[in-house]
Amino acid sequence: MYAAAESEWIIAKASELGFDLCGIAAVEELADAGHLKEWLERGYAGRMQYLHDPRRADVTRVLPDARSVIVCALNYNTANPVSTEAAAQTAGGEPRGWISRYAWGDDYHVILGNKLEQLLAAMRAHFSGPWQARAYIDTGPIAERLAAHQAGLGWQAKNTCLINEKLGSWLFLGVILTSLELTPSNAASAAPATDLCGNCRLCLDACPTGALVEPYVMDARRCISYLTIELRESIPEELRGPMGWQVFGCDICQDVCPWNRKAPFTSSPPFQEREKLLAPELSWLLSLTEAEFSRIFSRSALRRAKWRGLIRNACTVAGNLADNYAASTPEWSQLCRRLSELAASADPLVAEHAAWALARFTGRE
Ligand code: B12
Ligand code: SF4
Ligand code: SF4
Repeated sequence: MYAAAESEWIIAKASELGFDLCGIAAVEELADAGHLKEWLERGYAGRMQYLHDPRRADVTRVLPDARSVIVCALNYNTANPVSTEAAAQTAGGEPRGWISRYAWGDDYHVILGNKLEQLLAAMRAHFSGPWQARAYIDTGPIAERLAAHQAGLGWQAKNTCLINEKLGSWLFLGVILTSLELTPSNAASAAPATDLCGNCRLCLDACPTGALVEPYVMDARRCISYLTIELRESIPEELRGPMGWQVFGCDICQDVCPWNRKAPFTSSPPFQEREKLLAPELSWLLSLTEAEFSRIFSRSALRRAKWRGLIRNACTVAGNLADNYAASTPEWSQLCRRLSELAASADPLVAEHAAWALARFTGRE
C-alpha cells in the first residue's frame, strides 16, 4: 500500500485543479449493505434500466484490479435564490417555470470530466509502473454517493443526497477507480463522515410528490427530477399537479435543508446561470422549436430531456398555472393558441400533454 503522503499528494493536486473536496476509499468499502438490491426489487428505479447493471454492486467487475476509489466534488451553488424563495418572488408576474440549479450553466459532465482527466494525467506522471484507472461522472456503474461517503466527503442524508458539513449538498461528484492501493483518506478517523440529519425531517415533509418514502429512501418513480428528466413517457396524471412549476429537475428537498442555509457560493464561470434559464418564462419555453432547443442547449444538461421532454414538462406546468392567467387576456389567448398548435403535434407525447394543459385553460373560459 502507498504511504498516506501519496494520498495527500492526490488530494492536494485535486484542490489545485479547483475541486472543492477530494477523498479516497478502499474498494471494499463500496460494498453496500444490500440497500441497492432491495431498492431495485421494490421497483423504485422505474424505467432507469441502467441501475440494474450488476457491476454497480461490485466495482471489481468494472476494473478487476481495482483497489481504491478517489472521489472529487465540485460546488455548483451560484448566488441565486432557491426555488422555494423564487416561487414567492415571481408570484403574480408573468408565469414561469423552474429549472433545477444544477442545469443553469454548462453541462457538468464536461466540466468535471476535464478536471478528472487532468488529475489522472498528473497521477500518471507521478506514479510509476503499470496501473489502471477509470474516471466516471454520473453515468458509470458506480454508486458515487456511497463512494463519497466512504471517502469522508459527507453523509448520505435523509433526502438521499451527499451532504458535506461545510459545503452543503450543491455538489457534483466524480470518481476515479484505480488499481493503485492508496491509503484511505478516512484512515486517521477510522470512519466515514457522521450522519448529521438528527431528528430533522424537513425534506421528507416538503417533497410535493411523497417521493421520499422513508428517511434515506426515494421512490424515484415519484421524484419530479425523474419525471421531468429521465422518464420518456407520459407523466402519470396524479403527479402532474404536485409538479407545480418544475420544468426540469427539482431542488425542493435540498432547498429546505438546514445544511444548505450557509452553503458557500461558487463564482466558477461555467456554472453561472445562462441567460433566461433562471425561472424561465413559460411562453418562451413553449415557443421553442426543435432547432432552437438544439442550438440553445447544445452544451447544457437540459439536452438530456430532449425537445419533446422539455415541451411535455412545460405543457404540464402551464396546465398547473392556468389559474394565474386571467381568461381572455392577450396572454391567455396567446398561450391557448400555442397549446392548440402543440396539441396537434405529430408527437403523441407532446400532443397529449398540450391537450391536458389546454383543457385547464379552456375549462374555465
Ligand atoms: C439515478 C440517479 C438519480 C435518480 C434517482 C435518485 C436517487 N436518490 O437514487 C433521479 C433522476 C431521481 C436523480 C435525481 C437527482 N440527482 Co441524481 N443521480 C443518479 C445516479 C446516476 C445514480 C444514483 C443511484 O445509484 N441511485 C440508486 C440508489 C439506491 O442509490 P443511492 O442514492 O446511492 O442510495 C443509497 C441510499 O439510498 C442508501 N439506502 C437505500 N435504502 C436505504 C435504507 C436505509 C435504512 C439506509 C440507512 C440507507 C439506504 O443505500 C443506497 C445504496 O448505496 C447518480 C450518479 C451515480 N452514478 O451514482 C446521480 C447523482 C446521485 N445525482 C445527483 C444530482 C445532483 C441529482 C439532483 C440534485 C438533480 C436535480 N436537481 O434534479 C436530483 C436530486 C434528487 C435527490 N433527492 O436525490 C448527484 C448527487 C450529488 C449529491 N450531492 O448528492 C449525483 C451523484 C450525480 C453526480 N455525479 O454529481 N438522480
Ligand atoms: S427532488 Fe423534489 S420530488 Fe424528488 S425527492 Fe426531492 S423534493 Fe421530492
Ligand atoms: S432536510 Fe433535514 S433530514 Fe433532510 S437531508 Fe437536510 S438535515 Fe437531513
